[in-house]
Amino acid sequence: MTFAFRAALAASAIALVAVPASAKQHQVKMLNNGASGLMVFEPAFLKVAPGDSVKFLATQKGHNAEIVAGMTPGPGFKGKINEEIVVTFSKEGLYGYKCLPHTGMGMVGLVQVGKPVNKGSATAAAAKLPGLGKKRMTALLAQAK
Ligand SMILES: [Cu+2]
Repeated sequence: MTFAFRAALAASAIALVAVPASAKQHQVKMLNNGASGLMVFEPAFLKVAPGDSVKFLATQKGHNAEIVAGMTPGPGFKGKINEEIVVTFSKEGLYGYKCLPHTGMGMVGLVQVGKPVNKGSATAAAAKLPGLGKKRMTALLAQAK
């Protein structure tokens, strides 16, 4: 084994330790009009691994992404209107989020990180959402397994 080859092996071993190789960044669009209706996050349900991140894209204007009170196993997040935010999900569980101006019109979404460990409390919190927001969030929670 040459010295250069050994050095290359050592460097790649260090890179594997420093960067979690499996962490992915997912994308969710904020839309006035999507495949599943008006005022939607797309995709509205996303299953990710702990350590993954989600970028909320201001694809169309006038929306934000923020956690629904009680629908998170850990720290929440709150984006401003038209703000693209990247959220890293390190703690396992369900994260229900909404667009503040359009919650009642059904603009809600759900990220499942690992196992849905907080499904009971998330379901209770979802029941307090208004109008179509409650209906769509209930349907999203049914996909969390
Ligand atoms: Cu909106």
